[in-house]
Amino acid sequence: TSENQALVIFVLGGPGAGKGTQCANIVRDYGFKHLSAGDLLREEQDRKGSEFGDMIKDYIKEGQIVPMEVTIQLLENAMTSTIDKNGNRKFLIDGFPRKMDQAVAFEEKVVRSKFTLFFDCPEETMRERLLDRGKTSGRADDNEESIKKRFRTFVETSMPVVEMFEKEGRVVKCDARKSPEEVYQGVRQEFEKEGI
Ligand code: UP5
Ligand code: MG
Repeated sequence: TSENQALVIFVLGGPGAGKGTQCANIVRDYGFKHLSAGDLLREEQDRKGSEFGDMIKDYIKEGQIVPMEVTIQLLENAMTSTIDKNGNRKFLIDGFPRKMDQAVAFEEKVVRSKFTLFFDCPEETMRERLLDRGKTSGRADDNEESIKKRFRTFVETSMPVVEMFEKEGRVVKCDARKSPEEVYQGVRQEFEKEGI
């Protein structure tokens, strides 16, 4: 398939670490296409006639990881249509993979990532950001109850993926505690080191 010649960078970090915010900067300056797994799942949830809508809704509210077949299919479709539409083969895959099975399946069946950009942020900071965003975001999971569950899933299920990539020397870490501009400076420095 055409995706396997793509350049893929996974973007990971806890809920509210700033993945989406930094991806927007990277898209502007480096010409990547941004694919947020969470955004794709929310779109699918709202799509009329989707057989997965109710299931996705429950998983997101509970902070659980949607079965990988659904998410991988959405990502593959988005990659293929981007390549077909404008030939762009550089992708930031945001918020994925966040479970071991997804990581293995995607890298085996779709494409091996170049590295994972990891936004490191303390829980308290992420919590404040999410509660603040929750005042206006309308996201079903930006509330105390769901945030707790998202944090638990992040620690128990998603961090092992980051640790696996780290053992392979394929993680680039950025300190995500500072202002968005300062965090982005760190991203730029790391990209330079990686030859991006
Ligand atoms: N903000 C950002 N950076 C800041 C900074 N440096 N200083 C101060 N404020 C900052 O930012 C969050 C908020 O903080 C915003 O208000 C922003 O302005 C501010 P954002 O950039 O949106 O952070 P991000 O890390 O993208 O947070 P998000 O809430 O999107 O992270 P999640 O990982 O929780 O959400 P996602 O959409 O990826 O996933 C949602 C759910 O989908 C998951 O919980 C799961 O149920 C499901 N899912 C799957 O099942 N499978 C998948 O593969 C992916 C998702
Ligand atoms: Mg996001």
